[in-house]
Amino acid sequence: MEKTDKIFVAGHRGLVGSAIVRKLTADGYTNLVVADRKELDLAKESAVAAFFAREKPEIVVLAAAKVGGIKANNDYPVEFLLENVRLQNNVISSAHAHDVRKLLFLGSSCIYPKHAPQPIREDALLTGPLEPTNDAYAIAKIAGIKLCQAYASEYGENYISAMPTNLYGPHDNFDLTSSHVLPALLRKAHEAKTNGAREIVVWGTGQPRREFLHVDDMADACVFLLENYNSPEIINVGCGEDVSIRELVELICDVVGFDGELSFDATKPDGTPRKLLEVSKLKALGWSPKIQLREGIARTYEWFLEHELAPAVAR
Ligand code: GFB
Repeated sequence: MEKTDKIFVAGHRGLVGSAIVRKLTADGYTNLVVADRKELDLAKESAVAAFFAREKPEIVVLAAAKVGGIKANNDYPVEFLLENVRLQNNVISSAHAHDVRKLLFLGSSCIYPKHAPQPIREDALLTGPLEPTNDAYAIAKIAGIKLCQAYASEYGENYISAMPTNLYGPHDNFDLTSSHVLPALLRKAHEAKTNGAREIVVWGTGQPRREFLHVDDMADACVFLLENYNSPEIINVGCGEDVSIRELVELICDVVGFDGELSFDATKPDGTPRKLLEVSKLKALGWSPKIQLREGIARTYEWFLEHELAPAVAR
């Protein structure tokens, strides 16, 4: 990739897209193109085609997606399936129609079978049934991977697909019903501390295990893959270590400074028992993460205090 290549980052306001824009800019890429939702609705085929015809990007990062935590995925499977399939079909097919040189598609660790052997290797894809709480989203992401691979085999396109583990960091969604676990528990711990509450409620049993990667590490990996990886085979992006939800909440409470009780609401779903990615393929290429979980949580908490709470107080 040249520093002057025109790079379209789809989803630049989201957790991952915003981190990729920060990383590309810091690395000296000078020709980024982004579009707000009001300017470009990625779900509209004709609008996406017109955007590509006008802007003619050379590289595309497809970080736009409808995402959410376990409850949102479980409650709105129609939206998670339809919106994701629509927008990824539009962007990937327009990239082909307008001679994009390279495209990076972002998947998710939930594409793998619910009971895949741990840590999960890339070749576990489609070897068993999916976790029901997010199968609609997973099917959409699998369709995106297959479309990229189909363009590679049928037309020789250089479309690559990265599978991130659970991500967190600045610009995450901190809404208690639709967010992922880490931002939700950060908010719960903060509010409990601030309000003098005696306990916080954690969904599920606390036993599931998850692997968490700071989004700045993810962005670093994405740029690394854009610069160094040219295969249609999917590649996992993770840190290689996981924690139980109980361990996660204890760590969050420690960082936030909440020393009350934890109560576990077992009426809420646990989801997949464990989701740890096998990351030797990426490691062998020469990439590894830099941000430890405690440090990443502390940085995210600082961002939360500055950006999520300040506007609410002002209102
Ligand atoms: O992050 P999360 O919503 O999604 O939940 P998944 C992870 C675990 O944390 C589950 C528990 O066992 C939840 O029950 N948990 C505990 C909580 N307290 C809370 C809470 O307050 N909020 C939330 N949200 N969870 C998602 C998929 O699965 O992972 C997506 O639904 C995507 O499709 C994403 O793939 C990476 O890790 O279970």
